[in-house]
Amino acid sequence: MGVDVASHFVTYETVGEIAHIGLNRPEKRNAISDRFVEAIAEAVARAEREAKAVVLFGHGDHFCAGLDLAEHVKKTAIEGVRGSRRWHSVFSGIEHGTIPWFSALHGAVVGGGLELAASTHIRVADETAFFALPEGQRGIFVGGGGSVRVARLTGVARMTDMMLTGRVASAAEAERWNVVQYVVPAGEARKKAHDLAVVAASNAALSNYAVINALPRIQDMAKEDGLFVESFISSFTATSPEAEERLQAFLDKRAARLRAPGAN
Ligand code: 1HE
Repeated sequence: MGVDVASHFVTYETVGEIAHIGLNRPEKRNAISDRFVEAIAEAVARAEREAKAVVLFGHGDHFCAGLDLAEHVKKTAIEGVRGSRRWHSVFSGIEHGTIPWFSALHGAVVGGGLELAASTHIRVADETAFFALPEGQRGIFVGGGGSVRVARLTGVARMTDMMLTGRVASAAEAERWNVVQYVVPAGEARKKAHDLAVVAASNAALSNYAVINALPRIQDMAKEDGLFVESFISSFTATSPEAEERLQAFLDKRAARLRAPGAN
């Protein structure tokens, strides 16, 4: 395991082919300031160069308390817009990069913390995780992509409820609401996220790229346009040398067979 510190705000470790990126401002519950966003941006760029998949987690008792409210109090309208657009750019670098991201969630996953988690591809929550969008209570609005990403995950009605009434969802509710894909016992989210990342990292890189970039775009297309684009991506990936080798490996019985859950 290679360990070093990308910045005061973010830790970066390499575990095999997987980058583990840790939000590291536990004394402020990993609240994200302007400099913190830049530290995340640096870690995203480094992982894109070095890793095949990423595990994103929070140091301390919480994943992330969202926007640094102390810093936000003093902003002008145009500074707020610039800040929001910077979050969009950095989080889009996660969502539409070249490698899959797995977030390991515990404690508070709120406001901008939920927006950050929503930009990752797979969310694993432990039983301590709770989810909220308290922007309405703070007199503000989501600004880190939540109105697009969280609404697409769980639907506008649930997100409206979270924002209007301050409803706080448990990990089990978040799974039912499609906010997270996995729930595990307390303290096990990072390990589960790592195990899933290792599996994904063994896929063809081009398939992973197609999954994370094409699926959300096709969801936003008209049905016929989506089917048209799918055919081209399907053909493009299938004609790569790596696909040929993997298909042949299956036919030669060198590749593992699928098994039903629980079967040996
Ligand atoms: C913070 C922040 C923050 C904590 N900005 N400083 N997010 C929120 O509205 C969530 C606000 N935070 C909380 O509700 C709670 O802090 C937690 C549930 C996350 C954690 O509770 P707890 O009891 O463990 O910690 P605490 O005592 O409330 O906070 C510890 C310290 O962190 C304290 O500072 P201290 O100097 O008094 O020790 C808090 O002030 C500080 N802290 N959260 C700044 N968010 C791009 S748009 C996105 C818009 C949003 O994200 S809005 C939602 C913001």
